[in-house]
Amino acid sequence: MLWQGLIHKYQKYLNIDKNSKIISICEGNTPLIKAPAIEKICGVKNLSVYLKFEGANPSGSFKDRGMTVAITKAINSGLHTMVCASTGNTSASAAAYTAYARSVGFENAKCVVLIPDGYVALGKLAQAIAYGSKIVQINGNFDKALDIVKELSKEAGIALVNSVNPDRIEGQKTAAFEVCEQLGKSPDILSIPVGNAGNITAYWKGFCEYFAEGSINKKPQMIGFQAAGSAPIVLGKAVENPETIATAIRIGNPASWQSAVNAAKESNGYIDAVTDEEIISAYKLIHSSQGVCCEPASAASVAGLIKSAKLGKIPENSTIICILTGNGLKDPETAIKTNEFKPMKAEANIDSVVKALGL
Ligand code: AN7
Repeated sequence: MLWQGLIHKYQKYLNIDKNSKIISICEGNTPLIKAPAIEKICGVKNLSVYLKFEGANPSGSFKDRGMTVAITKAINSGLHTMVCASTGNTSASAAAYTAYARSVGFENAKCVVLIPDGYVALGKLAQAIAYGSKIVQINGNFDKALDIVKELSKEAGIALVNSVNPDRIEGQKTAAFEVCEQLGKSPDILSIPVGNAGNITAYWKGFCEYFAEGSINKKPQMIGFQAAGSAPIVLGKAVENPETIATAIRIGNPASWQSAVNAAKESNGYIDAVTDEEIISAYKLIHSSQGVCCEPASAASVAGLIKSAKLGKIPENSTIICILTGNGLKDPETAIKTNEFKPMKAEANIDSVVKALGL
């Protein structure tokens, strides 16, 4: 059957008015990929590890799940300007869904994004430009940008589409439903990167709802990972100047801090930090051994699982899902920068190519 996006599939869980015009670009239904290379490196007996590849969403990240719901609701309620702060993916997604809205009867829909100047992967910036949003690069980090858009959104007609908007969390919780359907059960452990902490909040909400209605008979342990240089939840205090190579999660004061802590606590899980070295090592393994192209922030879920396994925190026989939140194609600079291998050059003839290859 033709996949028509997640609102179509999960409408009864989403509180969307039946007469709404749905703004969807066919998000959701992303692959769950078995990960033998990750199972092996964990070194724990009989693990089943899967990668949930959210980079396969239309704008290349999990944000699309939240955006289809947030923008459908905002625009059907008469709001015309979608505003967000972003480390890149939220802005790409908001810009994409606003563009689509313009073509289905909301010609006046606009998207305004605030991003930290110099700290957004080029592909994400390119997307926001190409989808036709208004972009302001501020001389400050994501946390500052979020403060400003919160103020901006008090004006009439404006919808704030960051994950402080509960409609975003509603949309993103569908990923938990999908995971359970794809596996045929709940995973034992779900590993996920944590930035502004909306996604871990959303997954936990989804699992709790499926459990409450009897669709699954247990809930997973939630383990979340921040980058060590941007780990306010782990440190227990806001980080004034967050730093990490994983710019998507370069966030020092997450909006959903408390609900992320609750998700970890209620699920008997935890939130920990992984270093940039651990992130890049996992990022390379995911590419070179699984053939999956994710961005550095996404690799925090796998880095965190590997770290947990080495610390003896992962029981034998567990089924584990690592969320790969975004597509690596957004950030080719990091792929090139972090690999020793450089392409060879040769003249356009067979001898020269054979020589370059050292054959
Ligand atoms: C690839 O786009 O915050 O913990 O402004 O892009 O729900 O914030 C992105 C976050 C993980 C963290 N992986 O998710 C933004 C933004 C990727 C991301 C996260 C983000 P949350």
